[in-house]
Amino acid sequence: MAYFENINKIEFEGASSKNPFAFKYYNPEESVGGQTMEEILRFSVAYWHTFTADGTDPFGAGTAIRPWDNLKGMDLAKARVEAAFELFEKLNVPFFAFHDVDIAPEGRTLKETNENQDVILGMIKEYMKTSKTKLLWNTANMFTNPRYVHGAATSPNADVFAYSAAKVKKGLEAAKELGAENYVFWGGREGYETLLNTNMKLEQDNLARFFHMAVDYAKEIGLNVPFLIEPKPKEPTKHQYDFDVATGLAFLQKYDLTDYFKFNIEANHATLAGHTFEHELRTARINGMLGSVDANQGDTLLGWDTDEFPTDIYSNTLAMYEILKNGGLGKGGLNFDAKVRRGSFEADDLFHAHIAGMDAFAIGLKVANKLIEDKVLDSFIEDRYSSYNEGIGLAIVEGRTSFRELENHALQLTEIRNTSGRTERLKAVINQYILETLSSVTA
Ligand code: XLS
Ligand code: NI
Ligand code: NI
Repeated sequence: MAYFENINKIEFEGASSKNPFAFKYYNPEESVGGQTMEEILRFSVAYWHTFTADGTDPFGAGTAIRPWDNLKGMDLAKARVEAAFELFEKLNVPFFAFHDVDIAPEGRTLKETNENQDVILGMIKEYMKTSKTKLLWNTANMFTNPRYVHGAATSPNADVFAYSAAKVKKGLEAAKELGAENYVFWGGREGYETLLNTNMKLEQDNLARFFHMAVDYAKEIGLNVPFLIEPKPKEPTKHQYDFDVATGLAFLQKYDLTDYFKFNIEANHATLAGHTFEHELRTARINGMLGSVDANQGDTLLGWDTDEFPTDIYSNTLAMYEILKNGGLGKGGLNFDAKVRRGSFEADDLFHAHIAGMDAFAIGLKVANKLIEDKVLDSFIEDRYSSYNEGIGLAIVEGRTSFRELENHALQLTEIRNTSGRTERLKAVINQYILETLSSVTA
């Protein structure tokens, strides 16, 4: 049975196409800088936003109209799997991602919950045998159920810590079973509401103990995939321990976890932390810690995680610049951790949204690739730092100098000459590259 009957496979038709159900810029087979778009972009559909969410917000009920609305419980869960693989195939996406609770309902006991998981995992595994769509990552939802009210691995309640361990254990087994590329930890409630009732040191130590046990268990079952921390500064807690990449990196270094973990960077989380998306990507990249990306965008006027589909070409360009500079995403991907707006409640909107995001990232990729090929920023930056290529600068970077010698150098200076940073010029160049790319694909 087809859930999205009126929709055929989405094909690339080019920039002049007026067909809403066609890609205008994303051409999976097109080669950009030596690899196909499909290989570089590694798009992924987020199960929770696309199949589980119904448009509920803090002020109103769900609005989504879905072909599986008449079903409940396990029947609903099964229908969603069928619909999911139909959508993956029609969108031609290589990956998907899910939380345990997205795919199957929780039972009355952990045992029952695991049994429900097993039924649906088995079904997903069957579908994956013939589908080209693979699992980018799975994760355990340790934030929705009331038991996580005070956190999961950072809960003051040791029983909750144990329960959370059981959930991740099951998640790691599922990752192994389905051949996941990564396993994700988003610390939804791993933080605090007020320091007045919080033992921050114990909570962070416990979180590290939890991660080490996860590493040990993965080794035990032969699951050899990157673990990804997904930084977010706030929401739902007032302060989350994995605030941003820099904070997360300090945590991983302190607790000796850098060999096993990298970062899953979400655009909207970056902006909530007061950073740009590209700042978080850059911080991860220069530290060799860029694992994967939750591709979405926030709303600069709103202070929460609006998880919009990433249609902003400018932002996508700067993100792809970092990703290409990283040599790609490796086993990571661009996961659309993005939801259609509450007012976009028809099933067709799920397709419009993904097409919009995929096209906007395809443009970003092309522009970024051209910027790198032409060395536009590279040559400017190289020049800007050229004082470190000779003389005292070279001595500094080679660690061959001292405060005494630097003072001597400074005393001999008669004038210090700086050069312009050329911010506006560089921004104009980016605009020019975006417009040139757009006109070249339309021509
Ligand atoms: C929420 C997070 C979540 C993670 C997976 O803000 O982005 O969706 O990606 O738990
Ligand atoms: Ni996310
Ligand atoms: Ni998020």
